[in-house]
Amino acid sequence: MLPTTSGNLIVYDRDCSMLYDRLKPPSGFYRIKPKSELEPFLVFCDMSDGGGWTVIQQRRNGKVDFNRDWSAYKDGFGHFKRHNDEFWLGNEHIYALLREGENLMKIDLMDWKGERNYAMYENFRIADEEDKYRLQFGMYSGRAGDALSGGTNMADQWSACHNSMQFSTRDQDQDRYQQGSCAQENNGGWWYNRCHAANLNGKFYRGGEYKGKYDNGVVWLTWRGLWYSLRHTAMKVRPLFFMDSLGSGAGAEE
Ligand SMILES: [Ca+2]
Repeated sequence: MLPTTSGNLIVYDRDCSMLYDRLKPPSGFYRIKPKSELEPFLVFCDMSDGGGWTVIQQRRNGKVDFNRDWSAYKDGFGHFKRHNDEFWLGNEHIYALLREGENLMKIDLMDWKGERNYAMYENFRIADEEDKYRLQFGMYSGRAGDALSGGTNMADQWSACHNSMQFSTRDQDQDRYQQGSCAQENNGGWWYNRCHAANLNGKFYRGGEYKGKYDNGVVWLTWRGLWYSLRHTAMKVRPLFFMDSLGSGAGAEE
């Protein structure tokens, strides 16, 4: 933690981009405070890839169970100590982080051969708990395909577009699948539709390809398909117009 001291008051950065601008520290866990009325909380700051990214989700090794209930997804869970720890930052924290200003969400993916890919979304944000943390996002760019919009054809988009969906967990079904619960079938909390083309909080399968009754792996449809579970994922955000000291803005990574 690297708070500024101002008199007797400890001043926290609103997010990792402010911390990066101020001190350029290495990647690691730091306390931030996006809103004055909130208690500061610990986040992983990815200071590589242009710097300034606040990471809201990370999968690395399957050590953390992501099949959790509403209150766990609301508050966050996982470990917040080592670079390879897995976690969900928590919907309340994510809401606080994204509620003001324009931001860019970058989703980093890696398969079991070590190949990497990414997708980016402008103005990724979620509503408050009253609206069940409903998801909104803008323009896509990247190489992994726009799985959050459901995929490439109309049928997939009808069943799996995640934009404007409310959040569901195994104990709170807000999906559009009338016959059952997407969260129960797909093992995670997510903005399920009927059900998904991206399931980054799904079940961690070692080795990639998997079989089963449900496509419940760590899925990004438009890159490796529904029956391939990814090895690494990270969802990270920073202000849309963030520029690091080298002048490389959003999209200049890799
Ligand atoms: Ca349902």
